[in-house]
Amino acid sequence: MNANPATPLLDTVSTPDDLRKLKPAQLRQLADELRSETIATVGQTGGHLGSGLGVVELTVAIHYVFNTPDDRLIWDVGHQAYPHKILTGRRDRIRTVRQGGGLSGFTKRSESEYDPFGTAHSSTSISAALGFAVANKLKNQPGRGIAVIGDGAMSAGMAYEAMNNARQAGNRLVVILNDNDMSIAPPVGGLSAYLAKLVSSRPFLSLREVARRISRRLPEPLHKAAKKTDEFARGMAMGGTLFEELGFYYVGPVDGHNLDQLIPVLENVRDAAEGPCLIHVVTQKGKGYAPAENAADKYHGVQKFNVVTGEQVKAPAGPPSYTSVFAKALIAEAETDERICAITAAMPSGTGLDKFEAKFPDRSFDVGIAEQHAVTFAAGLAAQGMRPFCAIYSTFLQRAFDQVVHDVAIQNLPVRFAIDRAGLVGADGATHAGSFDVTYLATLPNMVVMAAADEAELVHMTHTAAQYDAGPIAFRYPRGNGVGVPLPETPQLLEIGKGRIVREGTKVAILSLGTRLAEALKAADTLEAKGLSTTVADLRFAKPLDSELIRKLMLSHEVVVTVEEGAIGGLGAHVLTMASDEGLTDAGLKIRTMRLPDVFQDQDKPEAQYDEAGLNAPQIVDTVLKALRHNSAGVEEARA
Ligand SMILES: Cc1ncc(C[n+]2csc(CCOP(=O)(O)OP(=O)(O)O)c2C)c(N)n1
Repeated sequence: MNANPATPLLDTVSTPDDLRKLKPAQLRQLADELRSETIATVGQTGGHLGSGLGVVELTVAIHYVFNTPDDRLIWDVGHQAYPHKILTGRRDRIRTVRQGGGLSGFTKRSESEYDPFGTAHSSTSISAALGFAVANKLKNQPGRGIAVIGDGAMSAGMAYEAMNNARQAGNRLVVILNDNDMSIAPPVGGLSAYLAKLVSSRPFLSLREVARRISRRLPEPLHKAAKKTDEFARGMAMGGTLFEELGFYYVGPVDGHNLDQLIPVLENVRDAAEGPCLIHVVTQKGKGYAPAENAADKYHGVQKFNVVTGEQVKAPAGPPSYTSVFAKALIAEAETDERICAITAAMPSGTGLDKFEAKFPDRSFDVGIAEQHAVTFAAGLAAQGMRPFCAIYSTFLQRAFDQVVHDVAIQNLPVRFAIDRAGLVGADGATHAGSFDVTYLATLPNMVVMAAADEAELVHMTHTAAQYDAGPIAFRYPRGNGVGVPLPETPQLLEIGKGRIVREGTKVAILSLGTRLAEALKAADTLEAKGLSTTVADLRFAKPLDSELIRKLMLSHEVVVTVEEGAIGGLGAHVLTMASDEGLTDAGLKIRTMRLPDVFQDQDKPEAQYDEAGLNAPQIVDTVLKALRHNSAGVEEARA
């Protein structure tokens, strides 16, 4: 027992080893303190809250019962891992979560031995846990793979691909299905209905029931004894879940907030399971914090907030977000065109499609966390004459790359990709950065790739995509607010593959793609003040390139700099390829490409991330000046 009741138990627990010294009767108090600490932390930092609050007891119970870190615990998505971080040696840094230089908002291998696997994109945990389990088996060393996966994450195909192979791990694989009947939005589809049916058709497992059900896996004599009881027979009759068909031993449902149930269930599975086990734990998102419990999104992701009232700090009023501009523009298109439909993969509010859904429920599809399906579903819709908009964050579209290539691009189907969160995204860090879409899309034959320089351009691009039936077309735009330009009353139909000159000069040409345009214009001001007449072009299209415009600028300027919010292989690579193919560099033209660096950048404020990436105005100026100081042999004159 805690020697001094005034000392919070949490102060005595800095790692799971400390936790395991506590008596079961102390765990309730510890969980309560852990919950308060989580709320106080997110109140100060903002971030993911509801999911973490739902797994406080589960976090305590798993670390209490299992031998972490040797038992490899993997939190699917990892957004619910703040309580886990607090209990695994990171309490002193937890208030730096999601800040520059601070802890990640997800699990991360470099952060702690208790994070054996980095997560953030959903539904990877069972595959990874299986890998750990099988590796330990092959190496003949102890250690399980434990995956904690939400019912939302369970909607993704990858989870089933992993379960389909679970037998390979024997009893070293434990899957804990954390069923809170919520994704970010309410969960969708048949699986969600199935889980609800499972929960409502069975009472929570009692202690005796758990022991009996597990006893089925016990050695023969015990098993026989247990089999005699009527209740056991009833337990058998209730079997046959989807998970059992896939080869799991299903245990559940279990009340995920009741430590008196949770601990013995986990102990039984730890000690007695003979094959892969799936424990179906029922929890409540936002549990124990009224403002979260009562919120429609259960406080999935929040701004900093007042812990007493739950009131979140409001972002200062500013221009509308790109997301909301897109949603409004798409609704306007759909009002006059019944072929337009919209698809989201579990991100209705994040993509703005909740607004579309409110207007056009029949033409709006939330497919769950299923980006691959979303893309091929859109391909089918397009092939049948609809005009589908697939609104997916840049980072999550990565998961559907083969579908984009094989189902959409090769068949030249007019699927519209609305790519939100393009470029660096701030607090979510490297796993969520939209760095690669131009690279992976503009390399594909048939694909048209646009990037909006501001919110008015986004309206034009939404309209252009709606009208374009010749093949697939993508347009990208960043997280956050627009730059404050007026929105057009009537959108323009952009000519495919044509950019625009925003500012005319004679010596330096900056070719911008996307929202670095504002920085390019600032840089042009500075260069102009130094007597360097500067052209700024907004290329609009990474594919097809406006080769006519680019050629003209290359032939009439001394330095050409490309600027983009994407990784190597994007606009700069395409421009350089064109220039060298056409021999435009032969006469000594100086070309520089500015793009994201070849590293995975950690979380920070977006401006700071772009500064680190070298893509702000002063760095554009530096690049130009440096290029001008080079003679044609590439030797820096200043150094000579
Ligand atoms: C591949 C992918 N698509 C979308 C997301 C965005 N996302 C983060 S959490 C989440 C909901 C997860 O729901 P669930 O697994 O039930 O966990 P809960 O938050 O309810 O605890 C979604 C859609 C993601 N992380 N990864």
